[in-house]
Amino acid sequence: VMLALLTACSESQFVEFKNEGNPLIRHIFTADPSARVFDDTLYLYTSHDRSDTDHQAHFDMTDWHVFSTKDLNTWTDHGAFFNLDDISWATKQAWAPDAIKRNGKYYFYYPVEQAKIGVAVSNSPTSGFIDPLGKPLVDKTGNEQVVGQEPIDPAMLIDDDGQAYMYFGCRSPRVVKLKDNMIELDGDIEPVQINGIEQYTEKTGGGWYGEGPWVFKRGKYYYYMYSNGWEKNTTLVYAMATNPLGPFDYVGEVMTPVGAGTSHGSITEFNDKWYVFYHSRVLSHSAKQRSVHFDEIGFDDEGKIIPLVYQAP
Ligand code: FUB
Repeated sequence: VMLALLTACSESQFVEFKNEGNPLIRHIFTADPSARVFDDTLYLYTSHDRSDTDHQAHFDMTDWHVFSTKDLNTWTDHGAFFNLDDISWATKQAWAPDAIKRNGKYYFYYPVEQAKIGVAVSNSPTSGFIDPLGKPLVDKTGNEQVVGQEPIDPAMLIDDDGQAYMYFGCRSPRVVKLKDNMIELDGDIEPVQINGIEQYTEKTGGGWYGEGPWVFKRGKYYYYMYSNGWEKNTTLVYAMATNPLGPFDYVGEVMTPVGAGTSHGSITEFNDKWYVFYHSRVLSHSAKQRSVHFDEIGFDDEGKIIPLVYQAP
């Protein structure tokens, strides 16, 4: 039974809840979780599958939620902190986001309309985000050749030397550097080389790059996690490199398949343990109404991820 306390706040409604085991989030449908630790708090930026979603539509989502916790037990849903109405140049498909902190400001990156990635900035990780550009950061119509088939699913990395990177793309993995201001690209959009996988074709069905990149650093290695497709047996897989621009070498599964229709998640360290966040469709049985989960993960002596065996709740 979901123990959700509705707390009236000045403008939006917060929901406080306890972790009762997977799925973590049960009061709304959420997907594409990007976990970020800012100071002593873990924030989870998610996309939001509506309860009244059109199951025939292609993920026609309209807003994003952010959740926070200091202990992984007690969580706060800060509500729909950013939505399509906050963007002058987009009207549909509020898909998988990410956020990152730099110089005391929070930057929120979001794909819309299956063809554009935008940025919003705030002094708070949970509210007050404003689009500073009034246009996309990456726009398929601007340079279709280099952007690939779908510029979606941004994932951010700020390396130890301060260089920021944005990874993104559906079927074509891409990376681009950002300037220190985090709202301008710095240089060309490049392909991400992943050795040991096939190139995407409509027929391969798996074993290639699908979507949902997530990059983190642990020790000397950069880990490039992504979804390898949309089949029943596809899941979150990863490749490793010693350079954030690659080339990455394919390693294997992060976790056994969840069967959600889509795979998309994140990995982060929090209070000296590592966690993978991902989504399933166990509550709705619909690929268009997903629910966010998380589990602890481990690494072996070579730095490889010990694959998580997904167990449906
Ligand atoms: O949530 C909408 C889309 O589905 C995301 O952008 C993809 O990664 C997939 O999860």
